[in-house]
Amino acid sequence: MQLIGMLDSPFVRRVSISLQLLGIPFEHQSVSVFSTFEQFRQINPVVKAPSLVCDDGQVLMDSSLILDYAEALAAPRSLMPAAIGERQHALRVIGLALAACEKTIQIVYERNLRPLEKQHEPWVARVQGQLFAAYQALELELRNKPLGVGSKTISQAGVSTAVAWQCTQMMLPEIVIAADYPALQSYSAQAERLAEFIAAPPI
Ligand SMILES: N[C@@H](CCC(=O)N[C@@H](CS)C(=O)NCC(=O)O)C(=O)O
Repeated sequence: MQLIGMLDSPFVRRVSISLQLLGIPFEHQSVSVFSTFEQFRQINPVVKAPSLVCDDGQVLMDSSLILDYAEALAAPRSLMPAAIGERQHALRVIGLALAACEKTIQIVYERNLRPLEKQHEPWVARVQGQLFAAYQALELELRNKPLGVGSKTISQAGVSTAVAWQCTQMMLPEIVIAADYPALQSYSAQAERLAEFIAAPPI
């Protein structure tokens, strides 16, 4: 099984860390959707990172769908709680973390891919507001109900939260101020010390 995509993408990184935590062997190919677009297109013509080339050659895309497949492969091992209340909480946290990732990437694309004169400030302001909303809610969730942060206790909610925070802090530290989100900052620092996170450096 091959995971395709750069680890500076939070979507690729959450899959890499999750596959390790689930005990699923895989090879990682660091192919970029930008600098090596053609090479990516040969693997997946849709050019979406992450892509997963399964052992039978089928290509999956979208981190959550790849993780759905990985969870089925790894069963009964799982990063998702089975009890409905816990599951609901995990899905809420994951949704917030993924929204934060998406809004971070949208701002990065607007700033880096569009020429300055074509950048649309009302759109950036809208996305920034959504990004703040996602992190404010995530910070509250983390304070109200702390997440496990050991190799044996971290859940998909924890992986996605930590990966999202690291990505935003790497890409937009001047917009999302770390000191305003102490619970997220502390959780991320602990998660980044896990072997599975260290083995997936966001570069
Ligand atoms: N919802 C998707 C988002 C994936 C995504 O947007 N990946 C970016 C890289 S961070 C990408 O493929 N960009 C290239 C493009 O969309 O053309 C997921 O969870 O995998």
